[in-house]
Amino acid sequence: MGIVKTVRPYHEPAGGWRALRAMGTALLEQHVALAGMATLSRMNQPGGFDCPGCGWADPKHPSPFEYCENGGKAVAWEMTTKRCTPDFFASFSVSELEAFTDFELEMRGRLTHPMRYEAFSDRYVPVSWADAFALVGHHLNALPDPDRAEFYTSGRASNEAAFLYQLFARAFGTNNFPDCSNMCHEATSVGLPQSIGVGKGTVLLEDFEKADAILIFGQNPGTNSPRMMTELRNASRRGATILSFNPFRERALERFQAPQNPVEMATLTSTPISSRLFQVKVGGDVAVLKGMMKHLVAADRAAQAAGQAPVLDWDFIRGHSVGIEALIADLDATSWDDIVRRSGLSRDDIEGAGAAYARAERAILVYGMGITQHRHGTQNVQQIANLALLRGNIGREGTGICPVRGHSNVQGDRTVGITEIPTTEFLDRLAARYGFAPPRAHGHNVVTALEAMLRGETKVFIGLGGNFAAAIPDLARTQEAMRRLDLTVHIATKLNRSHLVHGRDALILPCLGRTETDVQASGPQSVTVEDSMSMVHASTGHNPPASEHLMSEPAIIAGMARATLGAGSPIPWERLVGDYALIREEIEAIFPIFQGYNARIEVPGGFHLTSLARERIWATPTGKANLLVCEGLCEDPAVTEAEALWLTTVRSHDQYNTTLYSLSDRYRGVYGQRDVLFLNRDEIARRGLADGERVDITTITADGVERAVRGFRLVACDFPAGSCAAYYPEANALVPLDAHDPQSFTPASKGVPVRIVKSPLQPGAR
Ligand SMILES: Nc1nc2c(c(=O)[nH]1)N[C@H]1C(S)=C(S)[C@@H](COP(=O)(O)OP(=O)(O)OC[C@H]3O[C@@H](n4cnc5c(=O)[nH]c(N)nc54)[C@H](O)[C@@H]3O)O[C@H]1N2
Ligand SMILES: Nc1nc2c(c(=O)[nH]1)N[C@H]1C(S)=C(S)[C@@H](COP(=O)(O)OP(=O)(O)OC[C@H]3O[C@@H](n4cnc5c(=O)[nH]c(N)nc54)[C@H](O)[C@@H]3O)O[C@H]1N2
Ligand SMILES: [Mo]
Repeated sequence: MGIVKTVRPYHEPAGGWRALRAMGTALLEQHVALAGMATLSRMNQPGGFDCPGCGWADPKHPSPFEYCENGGKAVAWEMTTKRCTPDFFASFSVSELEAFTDFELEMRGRLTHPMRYEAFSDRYVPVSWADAFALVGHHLNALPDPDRAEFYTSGRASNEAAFLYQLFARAFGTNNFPDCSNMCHEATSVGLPQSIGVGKGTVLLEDFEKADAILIFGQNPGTNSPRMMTELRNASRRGATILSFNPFRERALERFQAPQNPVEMATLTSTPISSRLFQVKVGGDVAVLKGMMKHLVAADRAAQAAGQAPVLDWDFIRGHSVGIEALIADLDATSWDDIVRRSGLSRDDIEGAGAAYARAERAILVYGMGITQHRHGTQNVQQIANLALLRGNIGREGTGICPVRGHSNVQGDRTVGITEIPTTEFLDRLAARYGFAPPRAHGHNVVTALEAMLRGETKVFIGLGGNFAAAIPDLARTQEAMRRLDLTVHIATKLNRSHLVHGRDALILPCLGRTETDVQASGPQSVTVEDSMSMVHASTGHNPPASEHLMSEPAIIAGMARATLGAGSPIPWERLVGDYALIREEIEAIFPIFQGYNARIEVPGGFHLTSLARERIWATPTGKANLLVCEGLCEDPAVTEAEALWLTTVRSHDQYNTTLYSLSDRYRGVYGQRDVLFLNRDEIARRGLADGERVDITTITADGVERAVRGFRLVACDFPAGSCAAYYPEANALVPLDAHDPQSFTPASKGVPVRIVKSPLQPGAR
């Protein structure tokens, strides 16, 4: 950690030897070098385990090195030989632990024993599993109403754990399922069904081999899904056009050296990735998308007038969609002046992007958090869908829409029932199979759960993985509300901030990780996960568990369920946990798309959950794909301050969400520090500030609540005017809870209006 705080630009390609070295360092730091390499060789291979890193898909014929720098780090972090034991908890009160940085908490290593908070000593002390479960049951059964409890899920949980978890919460009586996906791709889950009838992507990995163009909006693959770089590199090499839309010039979107490629590694050559990188303003994507579509419409009219082939795919539009007239009317009514101002790109650039897209016979449209985490996240998603539909780029080989999911099983968790807005059909099936009356009212998502906590209604919070208290918006206020709960329960592998932001009673329940063997009554178990491309496959850990006291996630859930629901529960918890194949049979019984589940995961690579839109079957109320109009350019009329900057909060290259691997961000040239604000030179100069100076950042809101972070170091960089960036989670205190997409409730963590002033805190900046 003794890294000097510096800022120095990075000029090499992304990937390469530095990526390998970084992975090696991560393994060494966690003291797992040899065992780590052996474990990595089983990652994403048939019979092995699914990388706990990102949700990118596995190829059909994996290379022996089907992992990446950041996947390697994720595994090293789980496999660490460091242990966070009862002795450690005995040496520090929880108040003392609060002074630890998140990084220091994480570096304590794997949790070994179930722990219970003891108020009089202000310490976590060991507790037996039976007593821990009984405490959960006691609190839940004491509630006047099951909706006073929140059941949070982070997207690493397997399908088996997630299914049991939702069954437990619904048998208990609530649909309160705040989920990490509510802060992530919810705009996809809400936006895409309205457009194309399915809330997931339509692309398979093999489509990347056939696409002539790949458009990447607001996603940073070199860091957050590095295995996607293999597809991008191959596409670039065969001459496909790659266009990126991002306020940062992300290094991996410019140039990449493939660590899996012996020739590039030996000769130190690399591959250029993006044909063009468009530095769109933060929040300016609807403008770019409308601009590109406006160009397509104009080019189509010109082509038709000249008797040439049309630019829009009229056969598809007429046969498969509704809404073209309204969409074109909206594009005609949107002026280029407004598009240019809002996007920060020139008309030439946008028309160029539109023309490059139109030249591609087959195109894939990829997107990530830069699109979804806005007040207009749903609209962003739907305008991307429009752009795809206008050229018939859905439901053909080599085409499609590709939302890149975050956590390795976040998509699967939703598929098997983690949702606060369950369908009637699904609830009816639960009722018929288990004979209990599932709650029918919609439950809480992350935002409404936090609102309920702020109102003092919520009493119990249970977290299946994750680091809720650090990942949520409006940290100062929302953490305060969490401290007023009666009980907080965290099923976790490592100590984190959420365990310290605890209720009157609190439990930390340590679980097995993905890489570890999970032995139940019937023998060793596998779990299953679904990736970003809807492939479902098995994951089997082979390492010995970090401690003999750990339980698997399904077993912990079953334990809580039995203690809460009692012997009269119609669900055979113990039998199901004894053999996960039986849980999969239950999943299949409730969700017919899993037909033949246990047999189909025997096939290496697993199976694909059919996506109707891929077959051009549109499960929308109109029975067609809907071209949806979004009014205007999604500006926030309430923000009138001339000096306002739009802040986006992003991940560094060396973190996994709230888990920090180091304080550096190699590709953006920042070392040993994370309290930085990226801003362009003109914006810095215009305010009479200087690169390297410290600023205080305050959110511009009308609700009278002050949200600020102080002493952030300015880092001058190539960034669009009017926009700035800081790291998540350090900047989460700035994101107001009520600043969310009204449709999907996704917090607008990529679009926060802020003002900055020179900070009184000016330590030796360099
Ligand atoms: N190593 C690693 N892998 C991960 C994660 C991790 O933290 N570390 N997290 C996992 C999770 S849960 C998720 S959801 C994914 C996240 O992966 P990404 O979607 O890549 O997430 P971010 O880094 O938050 O932001 C994405 C990009 O959006 C750009 N951006 C910001 N604002 C805007 C905007 O207004 N418009 C446009 N066009 N672009 C914008 C940023 O510059 C950044 O390049 O990765 C997953 N994989
Ligand atoms: N400002 C801002 N806020 C954001 C975002 C942003 O871009 N900007 N991104 C949002 C997004 S996309 C997401 S997905 C959320 C992430 O929110 P979460 O999913 O809640 O957070 P993580 O940091 O991924 O959770 C890390 C913790 O998971 C636990 N863990 C790791 N592996 C396992 C396991 O196998 N089992 C169990 N039970 N626990 C495990 C460890 O204890 C670790 O400390 O944050 C959101 N918040
Ligand atoms: Mo995410």
